[in-house]
Amino acid sequence: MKGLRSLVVVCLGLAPAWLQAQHVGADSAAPPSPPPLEVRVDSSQHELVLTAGPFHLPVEPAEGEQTAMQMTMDMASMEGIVLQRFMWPMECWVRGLRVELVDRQGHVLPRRLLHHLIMVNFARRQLIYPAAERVMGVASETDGGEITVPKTIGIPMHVGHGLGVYVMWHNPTGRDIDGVYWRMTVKWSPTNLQPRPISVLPIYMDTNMQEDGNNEFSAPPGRTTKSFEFTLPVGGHLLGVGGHLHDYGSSVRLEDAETGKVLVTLRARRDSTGKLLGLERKLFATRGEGLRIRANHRYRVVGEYDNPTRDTLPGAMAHMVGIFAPDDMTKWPKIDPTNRWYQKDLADLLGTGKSL
Ligand SMILES: [Cu+2]
Repeated sequence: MKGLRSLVVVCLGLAPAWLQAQHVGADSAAPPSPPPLEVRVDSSQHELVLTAGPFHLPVEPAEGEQTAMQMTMDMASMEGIVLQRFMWPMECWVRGLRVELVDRQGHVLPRRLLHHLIMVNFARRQLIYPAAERVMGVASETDGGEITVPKTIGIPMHVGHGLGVYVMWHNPTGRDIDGVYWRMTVKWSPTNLQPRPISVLPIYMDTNMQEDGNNEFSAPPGRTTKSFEFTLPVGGHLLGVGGHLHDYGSSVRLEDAETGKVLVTLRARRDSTGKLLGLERKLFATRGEGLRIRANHRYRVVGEYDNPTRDTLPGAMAHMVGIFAPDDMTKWPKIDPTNRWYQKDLADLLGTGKSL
């Protein structure tokens, strides 16, 4: 316990009002019950430590042994999200997180067992999509399993915000693994921090997001380009960007769709066979400056794959995520509970199926 002031705030089994208020269909199947989640606030270190487990990671068939049909079935079964819910415990700005995998004894396990881990905030929606805000996440290619922004920047979080964390595992080891825990350390800044941090919200820009929540595509041998155009209801500054690709992904970029100018490109680090080792992240500014993004102006996010094999890669993804400082926070779009996209996302997250 490091002798620090700490407090277990929330445990499993909580059914807070913010969830009961959401109507997700009376005839829905019961969601799988997640393993216990412990939430601990460390006020002296300004950290929130979440620990969940134990998880059982079933073996995945090795690449090459899978038929296209099996792959499709695996993808579908991976969509059975296990969401751990908790209530945000204090007023603060979030400025980063670090994720580790550990076993029952607390020994660190290889992070490649994690495809991705994402924290979702049910109290806000995304800027582009009507779905709930994804606050932050790490994927297997996230260097050090850690994302941090300078103290001058933060995502505003409030007491009572309904939060959740979900994980997609990836177990290519050839055997089942038992007793896996994820530990997420969220770094936060207190409300009395001076100078006051600039408030940013996450912006998620996917090259292939569909209303049903599916953003995967196939990457056949050679080059594949996926792109998506959008406008935003509020202008602001993009202060930093990261992204997500799978094996054979080569880059993801943001363009001004009206002028064709490339605003930022993130390149993948790959091994000699095209497997993904990492993806660049860029921080443009630690203050209010950064990449100017205009309201009602067309932008385009573009993902590139370069598959050197003779096989089509199923289930590819390409997206960019950024931290965005809106000119006017009040113009951030509000959650519309009647929106079908929003409802489908919520039902998927809560594991209540697709019957709406
Ligand atoms: Cu992915």
